[in-house]
Amino acid sequence: MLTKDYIELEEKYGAHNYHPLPVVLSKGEGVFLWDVEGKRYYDFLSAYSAVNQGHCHPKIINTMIEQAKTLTLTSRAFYNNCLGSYEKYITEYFGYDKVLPMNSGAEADETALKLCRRWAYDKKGIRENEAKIIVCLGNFHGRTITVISMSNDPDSYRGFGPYTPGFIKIPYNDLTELEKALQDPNVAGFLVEPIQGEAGVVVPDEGYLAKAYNMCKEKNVLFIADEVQTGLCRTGKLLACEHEKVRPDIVILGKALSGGTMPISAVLADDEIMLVIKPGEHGSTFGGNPLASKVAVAALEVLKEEKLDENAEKLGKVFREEVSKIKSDMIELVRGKGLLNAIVIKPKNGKEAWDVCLQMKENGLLAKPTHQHIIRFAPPLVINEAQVKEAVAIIEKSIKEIENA
Ligand code: IF1
Repeated sequence: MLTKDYIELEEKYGAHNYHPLPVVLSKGEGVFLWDVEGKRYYDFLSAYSAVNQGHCHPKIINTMIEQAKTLTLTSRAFYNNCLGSYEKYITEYFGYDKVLPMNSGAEADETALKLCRRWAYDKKGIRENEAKIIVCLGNFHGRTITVISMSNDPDSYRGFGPYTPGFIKIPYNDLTELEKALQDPNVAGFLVEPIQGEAGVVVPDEGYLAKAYNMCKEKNVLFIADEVQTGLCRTGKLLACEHEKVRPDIVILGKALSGGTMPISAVLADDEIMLVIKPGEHGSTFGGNPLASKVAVAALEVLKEEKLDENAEKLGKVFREEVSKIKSDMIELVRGKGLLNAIVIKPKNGKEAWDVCLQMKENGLLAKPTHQHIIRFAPPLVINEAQVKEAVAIIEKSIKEIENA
């Protein structure tokens, strides 16, 4: 079968909830992907930052194989011999009292919202069903009905109402608006992405996170960081909040927590918050399963052993420096932190970001636009300097070919 055959299968038998780039991948290793015709690509999306450790990292895969042959799932109706040591490992790794293990990022965001509301009623003394949570315009926290109720992107929420109430939407990176919203005594939490990924890698002003955190503390409001995409070394620190020395009250993790092998997410918090949920009040069939517990430990060990935060910091600078040398009026700007970057493309001769991505695909690099004119570039954090430079050369070649088409 060739590329078109695989695409036809998905077209005929699969829901049409995505519009993928026309490439069919069959193998991944480190920073590279291969398609069904044997062509090799640089992966500059990393499954939206889920393969920070590189595709099929041997340590993670071997751990997965061993545990998969032993015990994969017990449900939480019983104890197992993997979860407790994982919980100890991850809470010490990030410096929190407790972890609540879930599966997808959206589930972890939902879990954080439930913790925040329950904390509001049991600890802050807000009247039942009156809790409000502040969120930012341009956010992306997942695709469940409550999560899209926080969204202001019609592609995320249109036609899925009615929506979950209790959210106050304010502009991102705007402390004046946050100050105003915090005047409401029923506000229980502020949920924020340290960098807005889907919005197009929007990096807030220096000091925004720290000032926002302090403003929340003054009002006894929980600062909740969605680090599903920015966490796990992606921006050059273990958590993006560390750039501003902010320790969130609740941390939401996902994606690379499994090294891109299976859905693993987690919510971290201290006892005062975490223990408001009592036995039997929250969970999921697969949350904290033995396989995920072992895989997550291996995925976190790789981040430390290979110093992927330092690599992301160093090579992110190289990427942005090299891209800013490209002479092209199609490149409006490059922005980002660590190895979470984006280029804003100015359309030219009817060609736009999508066309640049198609051309880069032809030249051996995979990336995808977000919001029409922005291309996100997020390679696995195991990339080396020579590969970053080769990738930028492909970006430059592709843009030149598009300009002169
Ligand atoms: C898709 C976007 C990125 C996330 C943050 C929670 C979640 C995500 C900050 C939910 C998930 C994914 C979802 C995926 C594409 C991708 C994405 F384009 F949708 F917005 F990365 F920017 N918080 N992001 O980025 O985690 O439930 O997916 O495990 O839905 O197409 P999930």
